[in-house]
Amino acid sequence: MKFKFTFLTLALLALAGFTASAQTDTTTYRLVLKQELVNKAGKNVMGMTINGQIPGPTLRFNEGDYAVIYVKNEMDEETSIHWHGLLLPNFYDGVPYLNTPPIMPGETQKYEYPIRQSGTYWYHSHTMLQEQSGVYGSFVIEPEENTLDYDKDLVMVLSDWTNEKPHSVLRFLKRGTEWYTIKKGTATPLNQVIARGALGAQLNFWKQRMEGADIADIYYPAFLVNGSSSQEYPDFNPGEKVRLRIINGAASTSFWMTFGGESPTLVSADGLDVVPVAHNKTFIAIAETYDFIVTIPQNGKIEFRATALDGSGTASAFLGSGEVLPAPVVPKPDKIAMMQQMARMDMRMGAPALKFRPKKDEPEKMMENWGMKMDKEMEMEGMDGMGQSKMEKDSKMEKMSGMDMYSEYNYDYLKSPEKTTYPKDTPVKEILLNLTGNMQRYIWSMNGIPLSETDKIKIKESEVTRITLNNLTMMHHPMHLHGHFFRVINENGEYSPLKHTVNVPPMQQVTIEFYGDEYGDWFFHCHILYHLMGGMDRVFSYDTPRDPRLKGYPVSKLIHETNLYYTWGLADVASHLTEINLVSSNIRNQFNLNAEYGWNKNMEAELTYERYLYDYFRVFAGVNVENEQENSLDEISPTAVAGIRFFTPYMFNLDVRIDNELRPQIGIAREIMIFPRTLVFGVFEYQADFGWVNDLNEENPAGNINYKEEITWSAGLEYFLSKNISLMGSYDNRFGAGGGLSIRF
Ligand SMILES: [Cu+2]
Repeated sequence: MKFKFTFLTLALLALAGFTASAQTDTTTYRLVLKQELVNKAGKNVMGMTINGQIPGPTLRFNEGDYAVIYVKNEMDEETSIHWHGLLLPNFYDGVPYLNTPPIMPGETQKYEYPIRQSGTYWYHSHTMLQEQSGVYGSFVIEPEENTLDYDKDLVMVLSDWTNEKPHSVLRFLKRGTEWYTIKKGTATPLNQVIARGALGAQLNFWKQRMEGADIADIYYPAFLVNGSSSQEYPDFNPGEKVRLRIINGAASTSFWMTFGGESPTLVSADGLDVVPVAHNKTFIAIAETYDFIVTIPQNGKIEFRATALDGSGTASAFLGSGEVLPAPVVPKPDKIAMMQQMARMDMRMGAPALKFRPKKDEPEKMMENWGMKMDKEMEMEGMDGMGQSKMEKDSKMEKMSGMDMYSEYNYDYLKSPEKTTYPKDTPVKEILLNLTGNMQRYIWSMNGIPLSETDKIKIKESEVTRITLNNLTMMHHPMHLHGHFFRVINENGEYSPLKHTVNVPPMQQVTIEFYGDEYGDWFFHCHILYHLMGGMDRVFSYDTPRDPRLKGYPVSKLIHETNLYYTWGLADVASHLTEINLVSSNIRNQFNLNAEYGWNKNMEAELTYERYLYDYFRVFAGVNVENEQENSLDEISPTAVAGIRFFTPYMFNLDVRIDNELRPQIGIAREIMIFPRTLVFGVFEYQADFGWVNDLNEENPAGNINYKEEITWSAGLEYFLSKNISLMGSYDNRFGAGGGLSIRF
């Protein structure tokens, strides 16, 4: 697999037109990507392998090498490989359509670049959701001069595995059901909220259109270390020092890492050395890498454990032999307690993921209006005087402790061995990026603007770009910048560490800065694969000419991939009615088809197109068809309808409309999970006819009516049996009472 070229072969290659400099060694690898049946979580499913394995092989280099890597695509779809954390020529960064042409089926792409750094890195596909299917592997570079004391090293690639097709995972997230949280046991139904005395906090969340404190979105049947949920490494001998090179290659899972036995020594982060520190429980965000040195004990084997952030699963590796020295157990986070704590803090949640006017970028205003009210907190601090009552002090303390909730995620334990500051007189450009998202619609953005609605962010050479990342969502976002290392400003000041990926905890702020010494366009995005695909991305551009080799590969293709239409449906088959509901939706536009038919010969069908002006407000127009006379299909009348739909505080769906006979109608709908797996739902519609178009007395010549009204309502229960099937029972004032199945497809 690996060929170490001698000077002679190199000279021969040079004769053949090979352009590497003669002083450097060339290290060559060949990677072949294939679709294959794999079994990672108890089921044979189609995965994507590199050289027949998941994760792909470890590519090892020496600092100063010249890397040549051939990537062959034997799959039936296009692909790409991005070299994560590497400093390399822009053209070889591997983001298709932005830096590098995609690798079409059957094609081989050659990547070549000098290795200018050392440490632990990784590579992965940057095409759609392929990384979730297995296209990732490790990339290790030995330094020219080794400064660390250890005997052996071991690469450990962490990942998450789903038996579903990644595309259908994303489609499922877009449709917004509770199934994944039910399956993971992280749902917080109302009965549990009430039992814990957290109804007030829940109402506070609902008021801000939030369901609860989300931690992770997706259900995974397995978490993996080097491709398996449990690994044994018995060949290490007692007393040996092992450098663990840990890479989080998961698509959407951050982990807590814990180690059995003595606390290990953390020696590097994101490939670069840090001041060594004994550190056991350590957070690893998606796409980060950490190196630890452990000493194999005289008796027993060390357990290394990665616990998914939401506590939904673990993966372990055991080093050495003998009795297990278990890793400390990380308790499952208490979502209800988190919600209570957050509700006590003075902050505004639910910042929209979409702006009414996306062309008008107003990040400061957004930061002022949403999120933690830091300034008020500071003012209170300033006023701290004699007159303050105990109660006021207590409530302040509580707020402050709430803010500490995420302190365990700060990077203060990372200290660079050298100063990382830039020369004092370097000009600084400040950029504020609020991280925004909408859980219900699964849209992710920055400053309320997804990738598809924004322009490139201009970066200047020889300038420091300082970015404040202000997270206005309930989720952690591991933000990654291609082709650069940035300083993550922490309590170590001038010795703040350099990283390529930084985690921004919920409702928190992190400041990073980097020096502009590159050219071309570089991707900056959240490394949760499903957020990347949901629009939480930017292109940083040095505004230099585009590489001519990218002709025919427009960047619009990459941008379009973050604004695709996703389509889903729901069918109710019950004793009193059948109903079908189809939705097709991208970021701004949605088509809905709904048809209900009662066995008592009542029916209603409606087709509408709607446009989201921002997250909570849409305008729509369409056609509605229903039977005119009760219990008879003899007279079926179509009407044109137009109106607005509004997602209100406390999470009601409001529908206000008028039809072509100028009959206004108002509708309201809501569903709540009351018990585990059980939802209660209700819909109420009121239509008035003031006879503005039709003479209401026509049918009733003797009468003298001014208006007619029509009330439609239904209410019921849904019980989740599986991902795609629920039991349902409802009463509908048109169709009567009954029960049956709801089928999601
Ligand atoms: Cu994210």
